[in-house]
Amino acid sequence: MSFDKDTIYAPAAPSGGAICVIRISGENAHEILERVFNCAERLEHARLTHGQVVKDGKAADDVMAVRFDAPNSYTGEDMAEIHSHGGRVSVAGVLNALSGAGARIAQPGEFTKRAFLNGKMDLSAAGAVMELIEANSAAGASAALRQLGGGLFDKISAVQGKLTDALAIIEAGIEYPEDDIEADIRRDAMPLMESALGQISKIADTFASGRLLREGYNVVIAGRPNVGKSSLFNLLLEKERAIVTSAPGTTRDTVDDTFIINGVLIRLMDTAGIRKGRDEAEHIGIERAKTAAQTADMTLFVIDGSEGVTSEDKKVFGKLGQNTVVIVNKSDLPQKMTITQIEAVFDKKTRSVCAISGKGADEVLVCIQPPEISEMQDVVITNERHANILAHAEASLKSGMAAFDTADLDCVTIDIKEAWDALGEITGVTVTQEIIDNIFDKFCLGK
Ligand SMILES: Nc1nc2c(ncn2[C@@H]2O[C@H](COP(=O)(O)OP(=O)(O)OP(=O)(O)O)[C@@H](O)[C@H]2O)c(=O)[nH]1
Ligand SMILES: [Mg+2]
Repeated sequence: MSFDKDTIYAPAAPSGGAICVIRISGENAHEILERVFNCAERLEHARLTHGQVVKDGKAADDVMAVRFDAPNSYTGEDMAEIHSHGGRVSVAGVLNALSGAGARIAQPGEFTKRAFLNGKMDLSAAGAVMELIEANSAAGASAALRQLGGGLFDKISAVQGKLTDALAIIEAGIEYPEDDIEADIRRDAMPLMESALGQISKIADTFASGRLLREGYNVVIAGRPNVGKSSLFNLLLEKERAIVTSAPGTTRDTVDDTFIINGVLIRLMDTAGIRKGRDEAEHIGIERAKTAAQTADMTLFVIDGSEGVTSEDKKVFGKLGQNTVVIVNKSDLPQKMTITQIEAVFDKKTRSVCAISGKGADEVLVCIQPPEISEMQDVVITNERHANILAHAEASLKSGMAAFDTADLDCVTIDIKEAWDALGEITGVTVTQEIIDNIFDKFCLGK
């Protein structure tokens, strides 16, 4: 696959930090560095050297620079890095010098794209680079790291290996149609296909935890107006995020924010108190609250302990999903019912809290238990494109297995090949230029 040979450069971090790393990659990376760096003669592979970037005889910045010799670099090409000061003027001066020396600014993702095209990493690893940059929890980052380490590539390649073996068996049989060996072929190829299918399904099933890693565990706070939902929301987030007033119907729209429990991202959502809406905006807000509660991973259903369980509470409870914990708020006020009595009404885990003082907050947090994502779960699919490809491969393989009964062997091989090609779109073996561009376009500049 061909791609342009320009020498590219880009800052690898937004300016504003103490140091900014500017990367350069391409055939002329070393010459271009030599043109702008005044101590070029001291440069060695992978060794930082102190000097100055000079443009038109004037020092643009005092920097550290380093050279990487192909193929021992991130992109596999000759590369260089300039570690300039992070201020806007310093960075602009260095970028300006590089552009004057004949390099062009990189497109988003272009460094990683070159790394993929030069065989430095497979496509699933390249995708993992982006997920690692975007990861907003420790668990998300470690899943991306495992993918970067080639975990997914190895698994998919193993499945492809089985499909190749099955194809070889069938194609050998097709060459000798006069011998009646169809039953033998089936006996030998079918277990390979079954095993491949099992492995594909197993990888595909990890997408559920993958979604958890990317989007977080959705926890919705729901209940009738004025029970203290927004107060609880602010308490759990430890900041005054939602407006709290003594008037029922204060929260009109959903408000969400995130925090982390045990390395997993929790997306907490405050919602409008559920009642008969007084006006159109409140009505819409209430509909949003209901939808959020139904699609949430779990719901914290808040009631006001000083009022006990009201008929409105029961109506709201009827609209919630299965995974609900009852939070009895305002425990500082005289309570109308005991926790045991309330637990008996809803038949759900029930906890008492005072959203104003924070008493009981820890017990509420303990109830928020995202499913465990084991550090050892070696590969987790976090990417919707991968999930779709696996579904496609699964369907093709199933159709191939069915074709053993109803059609000739040619149909079986077509389906196996289709499954193989689909899987190659994950590793990058069979991917088209369009797909590649699409994937790397989503990267940030400098990666
Ligand atoms: N005494 C007491 N008052 C509380 C407690 N939690 C909240 N409140 C008060 O209850 C009132 C309503 O609180 P919010 O947090 O706005 O209630 P909400 O459920 O979000 O109300 P809506 O947004 O209208 O649905 C406010 O006056 C809070 O100060 C509590 O634990 N104890
Ligand atoms: Mg509110």
